Amino acid sequence: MKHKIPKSHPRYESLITREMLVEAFEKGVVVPQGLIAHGRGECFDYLIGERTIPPADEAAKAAAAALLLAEHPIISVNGNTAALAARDVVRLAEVVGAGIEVNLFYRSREREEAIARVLRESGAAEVLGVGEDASATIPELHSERRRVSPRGILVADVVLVPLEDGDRVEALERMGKRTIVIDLNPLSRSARMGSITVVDNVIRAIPNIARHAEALKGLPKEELERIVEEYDNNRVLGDVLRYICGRLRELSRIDLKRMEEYEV
Ligand code: PTJ
Repeated sequence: MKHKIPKSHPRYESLITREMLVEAFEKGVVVPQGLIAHGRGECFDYLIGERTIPPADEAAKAAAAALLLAEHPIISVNGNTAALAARDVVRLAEVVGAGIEVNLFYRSREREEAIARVLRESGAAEVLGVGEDASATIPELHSERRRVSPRGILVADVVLVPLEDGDRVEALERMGKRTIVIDLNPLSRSARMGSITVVDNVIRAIPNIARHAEALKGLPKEELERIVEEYDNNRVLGDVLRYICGRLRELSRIDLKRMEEYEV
Protein backbone atom coordinates (compact mmCIF):
# COMPACT_ATOMS: atom_id res chain seq x y z
CA MET A 1 0.00 0.00 0.00
CA LYS A 2 1.23 3.47 -0.91
CA HIS A 3 0.36 5.03 2.43
CA LYS A 4 1.39 3.25 5.60
CA ILE A 5 -1.42 3.38 8.15
CA PRO A 6 -0.18 2.84 11.73
CA LYS A 7 -1.88 -0.20 13.32
CA SER A 8 -2.43 1.90 16.45
CA HIS A 9 -4.63 4.38 14.61
CA PRO A 10 -8.12 4.29 16.15
CA ARG A 11 -9.69 4.22 12.66
CA TYR A 12 -7.20 1.66 11.28
CA GLU A 13 -9.72 -0.74 9.69
CA SER A 14 -11.63 2.04 8.02
CA LEU A 15 -8.46 3.68 6.66
CA ILE A 16 -7.14 0.36 5.32
CA THR A 17 -10.44 -0.19 3.54
CA ARG A 18 -10.06 3.19 1.88
CA GLU A 19 -6.51 2.31 0.83
CA MET A 20 -7.79 -0.93 -0.73
CA LEU A 21 -10.30 1.02 -2.78
CA VAL A 22 -7.78 3.66 -3.86
CA GLU A 23 -5.35 0.93 -4.91
CA ALA A 24 -8.11 -0.85 -6.85
CA PHE A 25 -9.03 2.51 -8.43
CA GLU A 26 -5.43 2.95 -9.60
CA LYS A 27 -5.54 -0.54 -11.15
CA GLY A 28 -8.75 0.26 -13.03
CA VAL A 29 -10.93 -2.09 -10.96
CA VAL A 30 -12.91 0.61 -9.14
CA VAL A 31 -14.36 3.71 -10.84
CA PRO A 32 -14.17 7.19 -9.24
CA GLN A 33 -17.94 6.92 -8.70
CA GLY A 34 -17.21 3.82 -6.62
CA LEU A 35 -15.14 5.94 -4.22
CA ILE A 36 -18.10 8.31 -3.83
CA ALA A 37 -20.41 5.34 -3.24
CA HIS A 38 -18.04 4.05 -0.56
CA GLY A 39 -18.22 7.39 1.27
CA ARG A 40 -22.00 7.08 1.40
CA GLY A 41 -21.64 3.54 2.70
CA GLU A 42 -19.18 4.66 5.42
CA CYS A 43 -21.74 7.14 6.70
CA PHE A 44 -24.41 4.44 7.10
CA ASP A 45 -21.83 2.11 8.65
CA TYR A 46 -21.25 4.73 11.39
CA LEU A 47 -24.98 4.82 12.05
CA ILE A 48 -25.21 1.05 12.61
CA GLY A 49 -22.02 1.03 14.72
CA GLU A 50 -19.76 -0.67 12.12
CA ARG A 51 -20.93 -4.13 13.13
CA THR A 52 -23.42 -6.72 11.97
CA ILE A 53 -26.66 -5.74 13.66
CA PRO A 54 -29.36 -8.35 14.48
CA PRO A 55 -31.68 -7.58 11.51
CA ALA A 56 -28.69 -7.85 9.13
CA ASP A 57 -27.82 -11.21 10.63
CA GLU A 58 -31.41 -12.38 10.19
CA ALA A 59 -31.27 -11.31 6.52
CA ALA A 60 -27.88 -13.03 6.07
CA LYS A 61 -29.38 -16.29 7.35
CA ALA A 62 -32.34 -16.02 4.95
CA ALA A 63 -29.90 -15.18 2.15
CA ALA A 64 -27.86 -18.29 2.92
CA ALA A 65 -31.00 -20.45 2.89
CA ALA A 66 -32.14 -18.94 -0.43
CA LEU A 67 -28.72 -19.53 -2.02
CA LEU A 68 -28.64 -23.13 -0.80
CA LEU A 69 -32.14 -23.75 -2.19
CA ALA A 70 -31.36 -22.16 -5.56
CA GLU A 71 -31.05 -24.29 -8.68
CA HIS A 72 -28.77 -21.76 -10.32
CA PRO A 73 -27.40 -19.13 -7.91
CA ILE A 74 -25.12 -16.37 -9.21
CA ILE A 75 -22.99 -13.83 -7.34
CA SER A 76 -22.80 -10.59 -9.31
CA VAL A 77 -19.53 -8.70 -8.83
CA ASN A 78 -18.80 -5.02 -9.49
CA GLY A 79 -15.65 -2.96 -8.94
CA ASN A 80 -16.11 -2.17 -5.23
CA THR A 81 -17.02 -5.76 -4.37
CA ALA A 82 -13.94 -7.08 -6.19
CA ALA A 83 -11.76 -4.57 -4.34
CA LEU A 84 -13.12 -5.31 -0.88
CA ALA A 85 -14.33 -8.90 -0.85
CA ALA A 86 -12.96 -10.96 -3.77
CA ARG A 87 -11.75 -13.86 -1.59
CA ASP A 88 -15.01 -13.91 0.37
CA VAL A 89 -17.01 -14.00 -2.88
CA VAL A 90 -15.03 -17.02 -4.09
CA ARG A 91 -15.45 -18.76 -0.73
CA LEU A 92 -19.22 -18.11 -0.61
CA ALA A 93 -19.57 -19.34 -4.20
CA GLU A 94 -17.84 -22.58 -3.17
CA VAL A 95 -20.03 -23.10 -0.09
CA VAL A 96 -23.35 -22.58 -1.91
CA GLY A 97 -22.30 -23.83 -5.36
CA ALA A 98 -22.85 -20.45 -7.07
CA GLY A 99 -21.45 -19.05 -10.29
CA ILE A 100 -19.57 -15.72 -10.28
CA GLU A 101 -20.37 -13.06 -12.88
CA VAL A 102 -18.90 -9.62 -13.52
CA ASN A 103 -21.65 -7.03 -13.92
CA LEU A 104 -20.80 -3.35 -14.14
CA PHE A 105 -22.65 -0.07 -14.28
CA TYR A 106 -19.59 1.65 -15.78
CA ARG A 107 -18.69 -1.18 -18.14
CA SER A 108 -15.54 -1.34 -20.25
CA ARG A 109 -13.64 -4.34 -21.58
CA GLU A 110 -10.57 -3.31 -19.56
CA ARG A 111 -12.53 -3.18 -16.29
CA GLU A 112 -14.30 -6.49 -16.97
CA GLU A 113 -10.92 -8.13 -17.44
CA ALA A 114 -9.29 -6.39 -14.47
CA ILE A 115 -12.12 -7.56 -12.18
CA ALA A 116 -12.07 -11.10 -13.58
CA ARG A 117 -8.29 -11.15 -12.93
CA VAL A 118 -8.79 -10.14 -9.28
CA LEU A 119 -11.39 -12.90 -8.89
CA ARG A 120 -9.19 -15.52 -10.56
CA GLU A 121 -6.23 -14.50 -8.39
CA SER A 122 -8.54 -15.00 -5.41
CA GLY A 123 -9.26 -18.58 -6.50
CA ALA A 124 -12.26 -18.36 -8.88
CA ALA A 125 -12.12 -21.17 -11.45
CA GLU A 126 -14.59 -19.49 -13.80
CA VAL A 127 -15.75 -15.89 -14.14
CA LEU A 128 -18.80 -15.19 -16.30
CA GLY A 129 -19.91 -11.94 -17.94
CA VAL A 130 -16.60 -10.96 -19.54
CA GLY A 131 -16.37 -9.83 -23.20
CA GLU A 132 -18.56 -11.79 -25.62
CA ASP A 133 -19.93 -13.85 -22.73
CA ALA A 134 -22.07 -10.86 -21.67
CA SER A 135 -24.17 -11.35 -24.81
CA ALA A 136 -27.66 -11.60 -23.29
CA THR A 137 -29.77 -8.67 -22.10
CA ILE A 138 -32.07 -8.04 -19.17
CA PRO A 139 -35.34 -6.71 -20.68
CA GLU A 140 -36.51 -3.15 -19.86
CA LEU A 141 -33.12 -2.16 -18.49
CA HIS A 142 -31.14 0.47 -20.35
CA SER A 143 -27.90 0.79 -18.38
CA GLU A 144 -24.78 -1.27 -19.07
CA ARG A 145 -25.95 -3.53 -16.26
CA ARG A 146 -28.44 -5.02 -18.75
CA ARG A 147 -25.62 -7.06 -20.36
CA VAL A 148 -25.42 -10.48 -18.77
CA SER A 149 -24.14 -13.97 -19.44
CA PRO A 150 -26.64 -16.43 -20.97
CA ARG A 151 -25.06 -19.07 -18.69
CA GLY A 152 -25.19 -16.84 -15.62
CA ILE A 153 -27.54 -14.06 -14.51
CA LEU A 154 -29.91 -14.62 -17.48
CA VAL A 155 -30.80 -18.12 -16.31
CA ALA A 156 -30.21 -17.65 -12.57
CA ASP A 157 -33.06 -18.12 -10.10
CA VAL A 158 -31.26 -16.34 -7.23
CA VAL A 159 -28.83 -13.44 -7.76
CA LEU A 160 -26.69 -11.90 -5.02
CA VAL A 161 -26.16 -8.22 -5.85
CA PRO A 162 -23.78 -6.37 -3.56
CA LEU A 163 -23.66 -2.52 -3.82
CA GLU A 164 -26.21 -2.20 -6.55
CA ASP A 165 -27.84 0.79 -8.16
CA GLY A 166 -31.55 0.17 -7.93
CA ASP A 167 -33.13 -0.43 -11.28
CA ARG A 168 -31.41 -3.73 -12.07
CA VAL A 169 -32.81 -5.21 -8.87
CA GLU A 170 -36.30 -4.25 -10.01
CA ALA A 171 -35.65 -5.66 -13.51
CA LEU A 172 -34.36 -8.96 -12.09
CA GLU A 173 -37.35 -9.21 -9.74
CA ARG A 174 -39.68 -8.59 -12.73
CA MET A 175 -38.00 -11.55 -14.44
CA GLY A 176 -39.09 -13.71 -11.50
CA LYS A 177 -35.65 -13.97 -9.94
CA ARG A 178 -35.02 -13.71 -6.22
CA THR A 179 -32.48 -10.95 -5.49
CA ILE A 180 -30.31 -10.74 -2.40
CA VAL A 181 -29.05 -7.18 -1.93
CA ILE A 182 -26.13 -6.08 0.25
CA ASP A 183 -26.36 -2.35 0.90
CA LEU A 184 -25.50 -0.24 3.93
CA ASN A 185 -28.24 2.23 3.01
CA PRO A 186 -31.57 0.74 4.13
CA LEU A 187 -33.47 3.38 2.13
CA SER A 188 -31.77 2.88 -1.24
CA ARG A 189 -33.95 1.67 -4.12
CA SER A 190 -32.03 -1.61 -4.25
CA ALA A 191 -32.51 -2.17 -0.52
CA ARG A 192 -36.26 -1.59 -0.82
CA MET A 193 -36.77 -3.56 -4.06
CA GLY A 194 -34.76 -6.68 -3.21
CA SER A 195 -36.26 -9.93 -1.92
CA ILE A 196 -33.71 -10.14 0.91
CA THR A 197 -31.64 -7.10 1.92
CA VAL A 198 -28.59 -7.41 4.12
CA VAL A 199 -27.90 -3.93 5.56
CA ASP A 200 -24.25 -4.49 6.37
CA ASN A 201 -20.82 -3.74 4.98
CA VAL A 202 -20.00 -6.12 2.13
CA ILE A 203 -16.76 -6.90 4.01
CA ARG A 204 -18.76 -8.40 6.91
CA ALA A 205 -21.88 -9.48 5.03
CA ILE A 206 -20.38 -11.94 2.53
CA PRO A 207 -18.40 -13.99 5.10
CA ASN A 208 -21.43 -13.91 7.40
CA ILE A 209 -23.70 -15.34 4.66
CA ALA A 210 -21.05 -18.04 4.06
CA ARG A 211 -20.98 -18.85 7.82
CA HIS A 212 -24.76 -19.23 7.86
CA ALA A 213 -24.64 -21.37 4.71
CA GLU A 214 -22.09 -23.71 6.34
CA ALA A 215 -24.34 -24.06 9.38
CA LEU A 216 -27.55 -24.58 7.34
CA LYS A 217 -26.09 -26.94 4.75
CA GLY A 218 -27.15 -30.17 6.43
CA LEU A 219 -30.78 -29.11 7.03
CA PRO A 220 -33.66 -30.68 5.09
CA LYS A 221 -35.01 -28.67 2.13
CA GLU A 222 -38.33 -28.02 3.94
CA GLU A 223 -36.47 -26.37 6.82
CA LEU A 224 -34.59 -24.06 4.42
CA GLU A 225 -37.87 -23.25 2.63
CA ARG A 226 -39.46 -22.37 5.96
CA ILE A 227 -36.63 -19.89 6.74
CA VAL A 228 -37.09 -18.16 3.37
CA GLU A 229 -40.91 -18.16 3.51
CA GLU A 230 -41.03 -16.71 7.03
CA TYR A 231 -38.57 -13.96 6.12
CA ASP A 232 -40.21 -10.54 5.68
CA ASN A 233 -37.87 -7.98 4.07
CA ASN A 234 -40.06 -4.97 4.78
CA ARG A 235 -40.24 -5.83 8.48
CA VAL A 236 -36.44 -6.40 8.59
CA LEU A 237 -35.76 -3.02 6.92
CA GLY A 238 -38.10 -1.47 9.49
CA ASP A 239 -36.09 -3.21 12.23
CA VAL A 240 -32.89 -1.67 10.80
CA LEU A 241 -34.43 1.81 10.91
CA ARG A 242 -35.70 1.21 14.46
CA TYR A 243 -32.23 -0.03 15.45
CA ILE A 244 -30.61 3.14 14.07
CA CYS A 245 -33.20 5.39 15.79
CA GLY A 246 -32.74 3.58 19.11
CA ARG A 247 -28.96 3.72 18.87
CA LEU A 248 -28.97 7.46 18.06
CA ARG A 249 -31.36 8.07 20.96
CA GLU A 250 -29.00 6.26 23.36
CA LEU A 251 -25.93 8.01 21.93
CA SER A 252 -27.60 11.36 22.41
CA ARG A 253 -27.60 10.70 26.17
CA ILE A 254 -23.93 9.77 26.68
CA ASP A 255 -20.56 11.52 26.76
CA LEU A 256 -19.63 11.18 23.07
CA LYS A 257 -15.93 11.65 23.81
CA ARG A 258 -16.07 8.25 25.52
CA MET A 259 -18.42 6.62 23.00
CA GLU A 260 -16.16 3.56 22.48
CA GLU A 261 -16.53 2.65 26.18
CA TYR A 262 -20.28 2.21 25.86
CA GLU A 263 -21.97 -0.84 24.38
CA VAL A 264 -24.17 1.25 22.08
O1 PTJ B 1 -18.27 -1.07 -10.49
P1 PTJ B 1 -19.50 -0.51 -11.16
O2 PTJ B 1 -19.19 0.09 -12.50
O3 PTJ B 1 -20.61 -1.51 -11.28
O4 PTJ B 1 -20.05 0.68 -10.24
C1 PTJ B 1 -20.31 0.42 -8.88
C2 PTJ B 1 -20.98 1.61 -8.17
C3 PTJ B 1 -20.95 1.31 -6.68
C4 PTJ B 1 -20.21 2.89 -8.46
C5 PTJ B 1 -22.42 1.72 -8.68
O5 PTJ B 1 -23.09 0.51 -8.48
C6 PTJ B 1 -23.17 2.86 -8.02
O6 PTJ B 1 -23.16 4.00 -8.47
O7 PTJ B 1 -23.81 2.51 -6.88
P2 PTJ B 1 -24.67 3.54 -5.97
O8 PTJ B 1 -25.94 3.89 -6.68
O9 PTJ B 1 -23.79 4.65 -5.50
O10 PTJ B 1 -25.05 2.61 -4.76
C7 PTJ B 1 -24.10 2.00 -3.96
C8 PTJ B 1 -24.74 1.66 -2.62
O11 PTJ B 1 -23.82 0.84 -1.91
C9 PTJ B 1 -25.02 2.88 -1.72
O12 PTJ B 1 -26.33 2.77 -1.20
C10 PTJ B 1 -23.99 2.77 -0.58
O13 PTJ B 1 -24.53 3.19 0.64
C11 PTJ B 1 -23.71 1.28 -0.55
N1 PTJ B 1 -22.36 0.92 -0.11
C12 PTJ B 1 -21.20 1.59 -0.32
N2 PTJ B 1 -20.15 0.93 0.20
C13 PTJ B 1 -20.65 -0.22 0.74
C14 PTJ B 1 -22.06 -0.22 0.54
N3 PTJ B 1 -22.84 -1.23 0.97
C15 PTJ B 1 -22.23 -2.27 1.59
N4 PTJ B 1 -20.89 -2.33 1.82
C16 PTJ B 1 -20.07 -1.33 1.40
N5 PTJ B 1 -18.75 -1.41 1.63
